[in-house]
Amino acid sequence: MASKNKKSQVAIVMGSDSDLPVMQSCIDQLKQFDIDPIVRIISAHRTPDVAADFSDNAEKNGVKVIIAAAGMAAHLAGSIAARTSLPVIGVPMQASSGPGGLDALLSTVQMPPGIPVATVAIGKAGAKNAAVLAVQMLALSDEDMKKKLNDFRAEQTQAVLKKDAALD
Ligand code: RP5
Repeated sequence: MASKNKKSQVAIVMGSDSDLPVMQSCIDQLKQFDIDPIVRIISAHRTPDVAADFSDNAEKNGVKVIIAAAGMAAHLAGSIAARTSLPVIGVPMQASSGPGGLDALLSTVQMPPGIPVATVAIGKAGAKNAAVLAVQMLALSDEDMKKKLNDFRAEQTQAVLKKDAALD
């Protein structure tokens, strides 16, 4: 089924297919929690009507959290947040040229009071954290997801303890 018509509680939107290699980390992390997200390429600037339609209909389509990734003048997350009261997590992308993603970080994070975008770090670390943050939001009202989240965190802790012990 095309992702356009798919149903999921999590939607990932990115400004360009050039963002996909980084956002694959987000998709993979969500899949570890058995979440198969809607994935779309939608641009605030190049396809503004599609962006508006997506934002206006996301909630009634069953989406609970939107993850929006964009680089350069990264207006995607903010423009989606302006049209829906669903939580929007913004992932700043590093474009092939420019100031290493700082442009996108500031464009994403500097929202006017009243219309927040929960902004994560630039690039792959942020992409993974966007997935985990979305899971944390879903886990507020989903016991099964809460258990998966607790297991994930416990495994992460064990992995670090094991690395520490291996140094002895
Ligand atoms: C943004 O501009 C995209 O999110 C991407 O990060 C950046 C460059 O886009 P392309 O020129 O690679 O399509 O809209």
